[in-house]
Amino acid sequence: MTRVSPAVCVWLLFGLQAVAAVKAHCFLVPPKKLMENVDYTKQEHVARIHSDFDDGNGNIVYSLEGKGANQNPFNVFVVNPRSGHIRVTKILDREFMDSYMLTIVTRYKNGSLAESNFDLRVQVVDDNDNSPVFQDIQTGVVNEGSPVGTTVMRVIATDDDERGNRNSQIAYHIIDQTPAHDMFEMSKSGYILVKNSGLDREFQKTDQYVLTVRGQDLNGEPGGNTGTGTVTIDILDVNDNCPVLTTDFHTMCTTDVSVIVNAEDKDSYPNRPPFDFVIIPEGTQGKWQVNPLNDTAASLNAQESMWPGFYEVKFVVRDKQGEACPDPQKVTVEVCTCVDGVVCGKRATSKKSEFGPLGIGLLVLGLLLLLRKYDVMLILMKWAKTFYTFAVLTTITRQVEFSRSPV
Ligand SMILES: [Ca+2]
Ligand SMILES: [Ca+2]
Ligand SMILES: [Ca+2]
Ligand SMILES: [Ca+2]
Repeated sequence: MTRVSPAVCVWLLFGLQAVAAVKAHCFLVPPKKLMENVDYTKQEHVARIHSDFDDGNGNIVYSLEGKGANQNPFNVFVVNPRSGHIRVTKILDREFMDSYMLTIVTRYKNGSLAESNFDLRVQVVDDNDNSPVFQDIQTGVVNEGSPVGTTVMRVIATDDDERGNRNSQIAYHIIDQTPAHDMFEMSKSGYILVKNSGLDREFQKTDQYVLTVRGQDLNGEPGGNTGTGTVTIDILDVNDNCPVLTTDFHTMCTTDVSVIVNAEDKDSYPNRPPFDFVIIPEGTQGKWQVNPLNDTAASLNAQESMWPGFYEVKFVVRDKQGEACPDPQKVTVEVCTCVDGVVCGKRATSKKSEFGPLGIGLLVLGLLLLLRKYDVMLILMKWAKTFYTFAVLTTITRQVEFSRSPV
């Protein structure tokens, strides 16, 4: 303690034990410590002051000044003017006010100062009466495919208990992840790290994880207070998907000149369409040209009359970033005659389908059946049946021949 005055002393006594007495006026007074949340109001005094000039007959009047005495908050501490007993009138709350600087005034009855004023600091000792609090939802971002151990973010919670005290020292951990892929882990100090290298925005079909985290004071030791918070982690897209054709087979009537090819890319913008279709001449069968239709589709146009058969066409399809699959995209185009809805799949019903010999034969036969009541037409019907049979045989022969051509 530092000596500040050689004069007569005022004594400050903590409790009833003489060994706790301090010559307050003569020395700087150590702070008086009172615990928050402890009820001292029933105690006769938490400290006593006594002047060497006090004759015990009431010649000295003691008083307190300062915040917590004669200033807001008023009368938290009061002193008996004659005995010098200092009492506390309320249960203290450190988070409301962590210390009180009280000025002790010693006067004679006539109002003149008996001693110089001196200060008594009352320090409110922290009790662990606050829980960790997570403020707003905290958001982090991380690239898909990030390696294990990548730091995503640090989560922060607050605890109103005393800074630097275990009462406000928070240990963190994750208590729930949605989707439940167990992709992240959390250090005790609140850092969220990638736990699983399989972070794949497209494969897992999610671009955001929602984590419920818990903070526990006392550095996570048993008995601590807890609080929970919500953290969102956005998964940033990486261009890890290349455009692929949506189908590897098309049909086209010999009377058509084009088919439409479509591609898709599971990445998000700008790692996806618009696509650039380029034909690879090597290995492509037939003469084709590709022209863009929209962001994801292109028209594959035949550049010559196509014989019925199967044609393999190879493409490079690039996304907006110019990325393409390592292997060419292949599509097989079946070119065929489209006769009366027969052969060549759905496109056989195209308006451009050929109205061939088989169709002509059926039309003639139908007309003649309508006229069968006329005997004179019977001869013509026989002729028509013969023509129809010939037409069918001709068509079947052409189909067999076409199926042996180019591919
Ligand atoms: Ca606390
Ligand atoms: Ca506290
Ligand atoms: Ca991606
Ligand atoms: Ca892509």
